Amino acid sequence: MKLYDYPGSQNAWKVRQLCAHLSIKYETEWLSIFEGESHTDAFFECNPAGAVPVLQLDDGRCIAESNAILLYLADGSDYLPDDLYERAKVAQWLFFEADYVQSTIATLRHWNLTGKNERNLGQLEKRRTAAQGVLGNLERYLTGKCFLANDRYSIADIAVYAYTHLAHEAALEMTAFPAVTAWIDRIGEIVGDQVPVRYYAEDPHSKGDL
Ligand SMILES: N[C@@H](CCC(=O)N[C@@H](CS)C(=O)NCC(=O)O)C(=O)O
Repeated sequence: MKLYDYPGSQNAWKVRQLCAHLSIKYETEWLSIFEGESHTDAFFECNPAGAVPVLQLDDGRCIAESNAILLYLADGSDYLPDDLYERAKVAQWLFFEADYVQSTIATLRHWNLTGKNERNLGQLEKRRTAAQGVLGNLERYLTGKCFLANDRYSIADIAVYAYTHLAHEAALEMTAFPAVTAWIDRIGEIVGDQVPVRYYAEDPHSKGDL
């Protein structure tokens, strides 16, 4: 299998992390996304959205969207239940992440770490307010709970943790969210340091637009 990846992508980190948990071996092809390498005709065939991560199977077929890749790889493992209801609860959090976390915390972090706050001034406050709302919703849900779905660690926690544990890098204040912070610490213990977070700063092109 091959993973099309970009070092600073926390969406790709989710896949790297699950592969580490499951000892899945794969080849990596790094794409320079800020130089348009994910917007070629060939890559649009792999992912119509022109983004990483994309997992290419040995027979050439591709799966895009980080959370779809997690569902594919986790099938039959401890990270994704077989029971239909429990599986749907995991999917619920994967959709929550793709819808609410990526458009707020992940986007704000990207802008903040790559010096793009100024050029996005028109949207900044609205996104910050929305991000606080997402963290508030997580706080309400996680109060008294250890994990997101079915009382056990799963790909739901991996997906939501990927950007949420870096919310401070989006200049978001976390003191009002103690249950989220406790969950971040709990998931951080499980995740360990096998798959380190990598930063936009290592890419000289990351100040450009996508
Ligand atoms: N919803 C997608 C988001 C993927 C995404 O935004 N990938 C970024 C890197 S984190 C990317 O490749 N952007 C390049 C582009 O959109 O042109 C997922 O979960 O995989």
